[in-house]
Amino acid sequence: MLYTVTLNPAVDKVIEIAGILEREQNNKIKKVLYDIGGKGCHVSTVFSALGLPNIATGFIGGVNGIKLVELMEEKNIKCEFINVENTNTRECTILVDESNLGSYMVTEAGELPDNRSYNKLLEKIQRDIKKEDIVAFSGSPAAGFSAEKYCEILKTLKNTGAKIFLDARDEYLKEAINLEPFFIKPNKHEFQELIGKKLERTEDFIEEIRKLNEKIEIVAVSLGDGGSIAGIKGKGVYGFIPPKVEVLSETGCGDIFVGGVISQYYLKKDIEEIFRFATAISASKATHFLSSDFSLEQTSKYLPYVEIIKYK
Ligand code: TA6
Repeated sequence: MLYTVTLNPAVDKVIEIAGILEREQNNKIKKVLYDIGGKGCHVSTVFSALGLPNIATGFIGGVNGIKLVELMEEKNIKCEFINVENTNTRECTILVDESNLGSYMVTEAGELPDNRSYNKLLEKIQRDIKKEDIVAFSGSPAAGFSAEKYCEILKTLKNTGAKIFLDARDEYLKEAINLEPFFIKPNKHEFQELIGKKLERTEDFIEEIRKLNEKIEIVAVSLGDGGSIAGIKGKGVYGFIPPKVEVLSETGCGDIFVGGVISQYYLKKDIEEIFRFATAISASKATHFLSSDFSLEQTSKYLPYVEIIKYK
């Protein structure tokens, strides 16, 4: 079974702005739509789009939690979230103007789960997740959630024997590395934060990825529209460059990329196929307005145009 664990999911309020967003101007709204938000939840959308059975869990609450589950169930995602009393799942605002230069993301901090809910998630993981399962543990927890509690969840996931695909940042990523997840996907900035070094040249990224591959099977550093550099233990380091597309909103691209990697890994594709697909589906997401929208048909068209570089 494929699982996603999102500690601090969101309902994304996606607002289309007429023209280019400007300070001190009355920027007019063209449309407002609500979508699935939260990194692990987006990963789930890829599994369901491919018809792969999957379960989404994590913490939700209130009317926004109900709305999020509705949005996810519309995409055939099986939701088994822990409902946290007296909280409301956060709302993230995504502003998309007509610049084709990308979106503005404004995120609420989210509310902390109480200890009862926290323990219920640990119990669920211990009870349900098996060693043959694959788990995406994605996104930041609510502000103030301790790195210790975060690592306790990760340790509990590790103890099931399942393969952990991690998408984290800041102190959570730093702590998580010591638990040696199977996969990590920091962006360029998060990767440099993690290793505590400013990196300029591609060669420098490759060298640091190789070092991390001693502990982490797959290290993929996302570079925005520059694609990604991925090191696979024992197989070397590759560059994956997407075709040029007309960007509407890059919000969600990294999450959909992770969903692409996991889904193809689950389908036992080889490394180049895995990352070719992940790069193509992420590029498709960029051409869509909503945070979790992409097209498998468009993805197939993009596949041959993904450039792959095998670094020495
Ligand atoms: O990656 C996109 C996204 O999941 C948006 O949908 C929005 O919900 C935001 O990121 C949440 O990011 P955070 O790092 O706060 O979990």
